[in-house]
Amino acid sequence: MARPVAAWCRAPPGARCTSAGIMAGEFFDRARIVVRAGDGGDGQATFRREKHVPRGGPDGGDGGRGGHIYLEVDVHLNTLLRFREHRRFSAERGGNGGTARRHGRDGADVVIGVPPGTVVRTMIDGTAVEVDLTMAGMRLLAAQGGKGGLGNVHFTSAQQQAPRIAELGEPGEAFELELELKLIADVGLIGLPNAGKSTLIAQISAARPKIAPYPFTTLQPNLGVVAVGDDSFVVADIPGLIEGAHRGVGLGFEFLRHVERTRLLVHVVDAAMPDAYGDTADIATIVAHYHLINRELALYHPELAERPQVIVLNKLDVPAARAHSEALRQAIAGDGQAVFMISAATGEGVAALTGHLAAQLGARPAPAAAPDTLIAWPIERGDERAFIIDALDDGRWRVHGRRIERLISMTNFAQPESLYRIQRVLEASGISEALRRAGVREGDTVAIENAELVWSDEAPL
Ligand SMILES: Nc1nc2c(ncn2[C@@H]2O[C@H](COP(=O)(O)OP(=O)(O)OP(=O)(O)O)[C@@H](O)[C@H]2O)c(=O)[nH]1
Ligand SMILES: [Mg+2]
Repeated sequence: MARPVAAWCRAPPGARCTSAGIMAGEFFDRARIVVRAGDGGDGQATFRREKHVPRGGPDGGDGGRGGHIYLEVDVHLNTLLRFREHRRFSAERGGNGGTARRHGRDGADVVIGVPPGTVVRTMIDGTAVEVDLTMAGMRLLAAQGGKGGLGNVHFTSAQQQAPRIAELGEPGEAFELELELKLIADVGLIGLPNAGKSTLIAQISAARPKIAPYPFTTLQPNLGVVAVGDDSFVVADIPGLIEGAHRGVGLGFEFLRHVERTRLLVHVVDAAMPDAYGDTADIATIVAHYHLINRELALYHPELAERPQVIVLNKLDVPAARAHSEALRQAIAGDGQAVFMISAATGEGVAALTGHLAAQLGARPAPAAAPDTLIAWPIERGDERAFIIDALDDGRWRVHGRRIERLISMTNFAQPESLYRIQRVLEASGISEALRRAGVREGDTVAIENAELVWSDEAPL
């Protein structure tokens, strides 16, 4: 199993990143970004001019589409760190249409790389939506570029041979996105606080988390890349779990979601756990704590309790722990899992453990890449032509409706013919009739999108 190693490296003070690209340190798992797709280019309202054709017909081309914004899984990334610096992304506007029916150029798309396991959330028309970008090959169309405006070639009719009308480009979509990384580590380290999880990740990878002789030292998950021969795998060290963790007691709860997707759990047991007097606790007490953690996992997520576990009895260098380690192993091994006896502090027994983990992971197929999948926001957009009419407190009227709002945003009101077009659409769509029934009067203001129209009872042209 060859796994790409992190492309970034952020070493703690005094440490350096290795050439293997092994990273260390804290890991950033939430970000908020703003994505703004490109507006469409404007349509053109021009007329053909040729030597022998005195009155050429309309030849204004359409505007180009604005650039889309995509979020794409990049397996070389495993943090959201870059979004601390870079929060705003915008794509290019489409080019305007030209003469001689020339189509404007489409705006360039922007593809933003995110690590596998990124959950993306936003609000669309008041509805919360969520997309889970789990594997390589997945690409979300996060913000759609605006359509190009139509050029005047589209507006000829029997009555109108020389239309001086062209649409503006449609505005591109813009959203604020919340990104959350659900870390996809191969191996999750679980156990009571102070069991030695951070000491172990420091021993087997270049990660340098804080280690201290008191519980709840680790406040944020740490990632480490473990190299075994040509293979490597990612280990996540999370804050210790305690009784009630599944209900949110302690710190571990918030981080259990990080181990939800790991393929293997390493359950670190402190074989030198002190009892109330500071002596090494007896075997029954240690075994009871081991079961307690498993119960918490099952209560949090039954599937997590089913996940294969490798048990590690740690702190073998402490004489009292070594003395009862074999009995402890037998008491725990009843469940049929592999049990390793190690000292995370001295490194004793650690190579056998990592070799076993690599072999176990190699034996399991890594999650397959999705064949290039383009994902759209999971939202029912409903009827485009539906509209509603609001009587505002200040005496004005407001019309809401996706189709009509889009048309208004693409209308160049400097062109008188555009105004006639809007009047015709308001009649044909039933909006004018609905306004009349609602009691609109001559001279009233009707707001649609960013435009304010003045109502007239005269028939449209
Ligand atoms: N003697 C000995 N001490 C160890 C060993 N592993 C860890 N320790 C000590 O145990 C204490 C806790 O170690 P950590 O690695 O911080 O434990 P943790 O499981 O990450 O703890 P939390 O982050 O609080 O959940 C520290 O004082 C370590 O030095 C070991 O193999 N032998
Ligand atoms: Mg720790």
